[in-house]
Amino acid sequence: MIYSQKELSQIVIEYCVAYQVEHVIISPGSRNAPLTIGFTNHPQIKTYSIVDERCAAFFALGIAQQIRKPVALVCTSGSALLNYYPAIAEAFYSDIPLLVISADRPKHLIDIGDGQTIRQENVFKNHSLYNANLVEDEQCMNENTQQISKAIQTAIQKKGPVHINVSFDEPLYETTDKLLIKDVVLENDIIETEQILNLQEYVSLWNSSKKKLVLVGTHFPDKKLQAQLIELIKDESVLVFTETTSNVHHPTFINSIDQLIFSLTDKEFKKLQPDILLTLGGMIVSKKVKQLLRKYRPKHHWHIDAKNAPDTYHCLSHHFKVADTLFFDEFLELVKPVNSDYQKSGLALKIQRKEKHDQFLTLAEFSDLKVFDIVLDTIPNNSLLQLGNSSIIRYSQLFDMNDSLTMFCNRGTSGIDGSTSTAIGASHVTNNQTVLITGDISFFYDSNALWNNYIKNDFRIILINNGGGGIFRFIPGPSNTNALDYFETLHQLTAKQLCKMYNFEYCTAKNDNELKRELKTFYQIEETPKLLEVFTPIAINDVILKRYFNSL
Ligand SMILES: Cc1ncc(C[n+]2csc(CCOP(=O)(O)OP(=O)(O)O)c2C)c(N)n1
Repeated sequence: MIYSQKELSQIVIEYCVAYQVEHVIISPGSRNAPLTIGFTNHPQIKTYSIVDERCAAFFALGIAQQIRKPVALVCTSGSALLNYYPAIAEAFYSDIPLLVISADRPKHLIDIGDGQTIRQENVFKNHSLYNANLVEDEQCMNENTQQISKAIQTAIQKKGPVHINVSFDEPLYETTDKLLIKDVVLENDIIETEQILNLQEYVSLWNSSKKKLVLVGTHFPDKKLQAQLIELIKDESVLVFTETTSNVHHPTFINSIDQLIFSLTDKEFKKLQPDILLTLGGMIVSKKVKQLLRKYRPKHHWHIDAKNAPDTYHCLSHHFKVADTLFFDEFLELVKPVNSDYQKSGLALKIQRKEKHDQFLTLAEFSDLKVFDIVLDTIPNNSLLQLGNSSIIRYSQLFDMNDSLTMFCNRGTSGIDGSTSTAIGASHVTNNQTVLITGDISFFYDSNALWNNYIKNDFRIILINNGGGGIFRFIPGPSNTNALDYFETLHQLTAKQLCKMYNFEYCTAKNDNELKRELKTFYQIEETPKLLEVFTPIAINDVILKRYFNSL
């Protein structure tokens, strides 16, 4: 076995192994050589080499999103680690465990004119759950060890990004066949005790209230939670609102929130205004529901989450600090059905909207909206669907999704900067086919994602190319300025040459028939991954979407 001769590097690696970190994404550099040598030679670690640190970090995020365990990133000193920041922020707000390990120079070499040197300690402190700063000094090895252990435990238990900055002096490339460190001692010193639930007060409010809205944000697929929500909704005073990324399904859930509420007058929404709002899961995509619930606040807003309770609606009244399924285990035992027409009126609206939706789409011209109508029906069962930000995730929310799919989108910070890299990472660790639907600006932004040796042949990209940031034509504001170009950023780029360069099979469609034809064979597994570029008319996409909402 080959080890780096640096004891500090050995400690970092042995602790990662002991805490069962399996995947380590390495970006090239010299200062990180002790870590690169150590990790790549370790039989229990799967290493990956990705040059662009921004892409490497989103790739790691995609893996961690799926396996729900920390994935490690290793890079050199200088600006290299700053390129991790977008993915770190996304991980921070999406509760995804990332272990960021950066190599650094020793303190006396910082800010004295050495190359590739910046102030690295605590550089992610606003968006990381723990920052370890390790120094290569015999006297500090105990403290180093404690910090490493704490960092990894924090990532695992609190599900988020942590940063370990490791300073190494030269020489960096020396190896040994000896493990220099003593036994690794696993500790478990930061387990937070879950809150003991005292539900009585809340249950009596619940049991005496006629309008209760459960709103589920981004959530990893969870069959138990789904079953619990189905149980809860047997009470006709309860409505359940879900989003595409909630990954829970039932015909009595309102799964297209915007479709239901977009055209409601304030007076009509007031009827839907709940007495109790019970929220769970992560970020909510629907801007409209946030606006309306902030305006027509529920009397009580309770949030269930083992970690945080963001006051999204400016009226948070209680945080149940437990995992949602544990909460419902107890809650469902205590609640009683209440006579009410709340659920009935919500579901009646849902049916009306669905009819109008179908009528509109039968006649709709070829456009972004129509592409979704055609594409979503063709995605193979059980696929992992990754959605780009901007209008992509919003369009998807207007459709009934095949409930065998699992769906993800980087909603932590809603960035357009890493959707492709994330999808490639997620695809790498799932047995099912992964399909990414993305807009053109997002796709070209993250085109370095394709500079990656780990893309599976079953990976598929559906690129909806409307020639710019289509969202800026739809949202109120940009079109009323004389600077629309700076929002929309029109372009003539296509993915053709990128596909050639990165060995993707490339096909295109610019109308209904071409799209349907291409989709017939698109998902078949062949020798290379594939990209389907769908060209849609920028001039009418927004018009059609506005007409759609009016028609509802
Ligand atoms: C990193 C980052 N920079 C800027 C933005 C602001 N932004 C939001 S949507 C968007 C345009 C997206 O265009 P595209 O991917 O083509 O999707 P479309 O709106 O056409 O569906 C931009 C620049 C962002 N979300 N993230």
